[in-house]
Formats: sequence, C-alpha cells, structure tokens
Amino acid sequence: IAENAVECLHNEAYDKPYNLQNLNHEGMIFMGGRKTESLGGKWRFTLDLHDTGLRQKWFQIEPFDHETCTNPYDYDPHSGEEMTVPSCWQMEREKYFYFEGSAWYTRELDYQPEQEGENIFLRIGAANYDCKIFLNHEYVGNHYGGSTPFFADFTGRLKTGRNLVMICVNNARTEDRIPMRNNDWFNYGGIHREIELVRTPKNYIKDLFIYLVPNGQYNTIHAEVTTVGETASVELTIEELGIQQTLSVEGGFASIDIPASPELWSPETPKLYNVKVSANDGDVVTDRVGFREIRVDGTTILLNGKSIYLRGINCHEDDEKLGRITNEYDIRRRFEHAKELNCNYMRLAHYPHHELAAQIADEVGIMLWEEIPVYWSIAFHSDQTRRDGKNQMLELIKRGRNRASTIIWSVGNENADTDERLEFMTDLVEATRSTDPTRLVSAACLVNHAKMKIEDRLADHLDIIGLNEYYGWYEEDFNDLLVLGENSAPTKPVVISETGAEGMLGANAPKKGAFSEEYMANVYRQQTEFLPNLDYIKGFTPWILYDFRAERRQNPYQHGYNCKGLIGSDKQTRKAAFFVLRDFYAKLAQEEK
Ligand code: GCB
Repeated sequence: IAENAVECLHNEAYDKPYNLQNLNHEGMIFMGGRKTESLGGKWRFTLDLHDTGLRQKWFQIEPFDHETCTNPYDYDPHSGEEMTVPSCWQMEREKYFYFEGSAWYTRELDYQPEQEGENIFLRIGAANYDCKIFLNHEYVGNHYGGSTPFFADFTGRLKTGRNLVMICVNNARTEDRIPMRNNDWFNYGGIHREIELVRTPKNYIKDLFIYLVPNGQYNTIHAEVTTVGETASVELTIEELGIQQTLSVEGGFASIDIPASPELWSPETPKLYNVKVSANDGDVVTDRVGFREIRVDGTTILLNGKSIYLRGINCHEDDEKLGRITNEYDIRRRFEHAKELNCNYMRLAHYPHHELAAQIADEVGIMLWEEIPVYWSIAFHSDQTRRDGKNQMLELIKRGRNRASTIIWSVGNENADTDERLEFMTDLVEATRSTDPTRLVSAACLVNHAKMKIEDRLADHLDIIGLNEYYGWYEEDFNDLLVLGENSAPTKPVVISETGAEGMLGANAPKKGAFSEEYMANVYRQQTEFLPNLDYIKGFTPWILYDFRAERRQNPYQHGYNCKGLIGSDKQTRKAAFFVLRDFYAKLAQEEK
C-alpha cells in the first residue's frame, strides 16, 4: 500500500501499463446465434475524476475489514452507489450530466463450468471510450473506441464460484481519439450496450463471412470460415437453397465457392436465408443472410445490376431520455419513419450504431451507409490514432459484413484535404477493401469553396463521393449551389450525404426566418427542386431524421439540441419539411417504376 501511495502521488505515467489496446478486432468472435449470459443490471459505481483508481490500483483491494481497517484506499469496490448497465451515466443521474472522465463499475460474477475445456469470454457491445477490464484483482486488457464490440478472454482466469469484475470506462474527449475533442453530438459515457458472457467449446468457430460473389453473374456464393483449435472440418448448410457442403479446415481456415442462384436481396424483396455452420467437433453458428451485389459503373450505382437512386435520411443514435441506449422498438420506429418518407436508404451517422440496426434493416429492406467517427480534424499524423481508426473500422466490418443491407462503409466526415489526411485515409480505405470486397467505400467530403466545385483528393480512392453541403443554411446564397453543380464533372456517383436547416417546434418557435419551420421547409424545397437536374447525383441524405442532443447548440431556441430533425426529439412531431421530402421521394419512387 505504501508503494501504491507513492506511485499515486508521483507517477504521471500511471496509465501506461493499462493502454495495451489488446482487446481489438483480432479477438472478435462471430456471435452467430450463440447463447449468451447477460451481466446487465445493477453494478456498483463511482466516478474517478483524478484517475485515482489506476494510480492506487483499486482493483487490488480486498473487501474492507471494518474492524481493523487495514485498507486505507479511497474507494470500496464492495459497496456504494449503484448504476444500471447498460446505460449512459448522464441519463441515470442529473449530477453526471456533463461528466467526462473515468468511472468504475464493479460486480461479483458466479461461474460454473458447463463443459470440459470450455472457453469463456466477456463481450461488451460498446463502452465509450477507453474501457479497461480487471478480473479477480488482475488487469485483463483495454479497448479504445466508443461504438464497436470487443471481447476479453476470461478462459483460465475465472474461478468456480465467486469472481470479481471491475471495469474502468473513460469518456474524456482528447485530441488523439476518434472522434476528437470537437464534434456535434453528445458525449455520452459508460457501458452503453449489452455486456454478457459467451461460452464456446474448446475448439470453436471464430468467424463466418458469406456473400454473393460480385461478378455480375449472381450464381456463386462464397463462404469463409475461421476456427480456433483442432476442428478438422465444418459443414455449411443453406437448406432453402439445397446447399449442404463439407469444408475441410486447414490452419484454422476453410473457404468455398458454391454454385447457387439465390433470390436476390433488395429493398423491395428483402429475402433472407438461414445459414448454418457446424464443426465436426461440436460448435455451431447460424446467421440470416441476404445475397445481393452492389457496384458502381461510371456515375451509376447498380444494385443487382439495376441502376438505383438512394432516397435516404441521416440518423443519430440518440434519445431524449436514454441517450445512446436504443432497442428494437426504437430502431423499428426509425425505419418506419424512413419508410413513411419513401426512403430506401439510411445513413447511420457518425459512428457504428447498435448491431440490431443492420439486422432489422436486412429484414425490412432499407439500405445502409455505416461509418466510423473519423470526423473533422482528428490527429491524422498520429500512429496511435491511425491504429485506433483502422481497428474501429475492422471491428465494424467484422461485426456486420454478412448484412446485405449495408452497402457502404464510410471512412470519414468533412476532413480537410491535407497530405496527412490523404495518407491516413488511403491506408484506411485499403484496409476496408481488403477486409470486405463486397461493399462500396465512401466518405462525406466538402465543397472546395475557393474553386466552387466538388474537389477532394480522397475522391480518387472512393467508389462514391459523399458531399455535405448546406446551401440555404450555412451557405446563404443558394445560387452558389447552381454554380457548383455546373463547375463539377465527377466521374463517380455523388451522394448528397448531408444538407438541411434548423426548424423549431413549439409555441416559442419563430414563425419566419432562420430557425422557423417554414424556412427549413423552404431549404428542402430549393434543394429538391435543384438536385434532380444534376445527373451525377445518385442519392440524397438530408440531415437528419430526429432532433438530437448536442452540447455545442446553445442559442435560445436550441437548448442543447441540434434541431435539423424532420421530426422533433420526441420522435413523433413531424415538421413541415418532412412532408416536402416525403413528396419528393414519392415522385422519385414513382419515376423509378
Ligand atoms: C455537418 C456535420 C454534422 C452536423 C451538421 C450540422 O456537416 O457532419 O455532424 O451535425 O453538419 O448540423 O451542422
């Protein structure tokens, strides 16, 4: 203890040993229908503004002996305030509303082995941002990134009976994180997605990647299976297609091309097939998978060989009462609102949303753009940031690359066109493509205002150019958009990844001018009248479906909300612009028929 106390006072590098980033995409396990044991519920909780916990090594504390009081630590992990997991701490207690820093979660865990030689992992769906895990007084590892899942291997570390789990989560905004200090959504903190135990047999299936080979023929399904241990073969079954194939596993890997002509997935026909993979020595995983091909040809986007226009809307993961916590009801409502707008597409901004979103999109037939928060001016020069970005992208891809609805991975949003950014992005695009050859890569680029044209060196590396433009709002002169349209002649499809204006609801809302519903609707009228004239524009995703919480929005109307939603933050009240967009998309959908 004396030693700890000294360290606590003097050691400025106290957190170094805990920043291993060893919980990353390499440790991910394909969940495919596996049974899990939830660790959700009440955990003991404390804030830790000074990171005293890491300095004093709170995770080493044995239960307090109140008789002798031999443990002069500043926290008692065995008693104290409770916190619901998953949750965003801001939403649980008002006093934590603006808290940014470290907090500790502690609970007991009773473990009984179920089968000889089993592996046991802790899976966290997401925790914002740095999450350090301790088991039975020892450090296990940490994960960076607030929106992707990670696994900690508890195999061989758990005792039969009682165990102690402690988790330290830090949501500070720093220069080298992704996103960095400055952005436009609320910095919710905590373990905000499911936390659960996953058991596998000794030998297990680690990954399954299955897709329609994008060769324009729609006649081959490709599957890749990764295993851990001594599995010799796996059997792949898609009953409805009459597929039952045995693959022999070598060096933990098996792959196969299977002739097949599945009914193709599309928003109109969101057909999914049950896929099952069984290992010769017992492990089984399943998935529900759609087969489709997405590609571009010149400025055209082709879904299953047919030219499409992306009728979209942006969406954050945000809720007035729950923050970033979402659930099936919330996600289905989101897609229902999109369908009411006649959308066939949604951009999940600006970070990986809950994995249920893509599963439900598969089922209801909404195409998705998914992204990681490489947003504005992150530390493009930093190796650590680069590693973090690539890892977040690979985690997102590995989590969801069997989802037919996801057609685009986006690598960035509104980053200035510097050499450092170009290098960072080239690397990221390359990693994205090599991990998943079945989707398009995009990024939300900016207009070159000096030249008044669409110009960004990153565009050379993308399949689709996303363009955020706010003519009629931040850029007041709408005629500039006409000039921009004429000056640009991109050779790739352009999707308007953002445009919009704020419009207030309620009795105190302005009746005309900026921030009125009418002004907002007018921006939508102008945008939707102009855009069909540019034939390289192949999609439109205004900003945004619902009003959302954002600390930086503090004018007298906003009260901490970005109010560019077509629907208010109550997720019910439609604004005038909602109907403008709905009618525009109805017309486009009609023309497409
Ligand atoms: C943008 C950003 C988005 C903001 C939006 C706005 O360009 O990409 O995150 O919320 O503008 O409302 O200003």
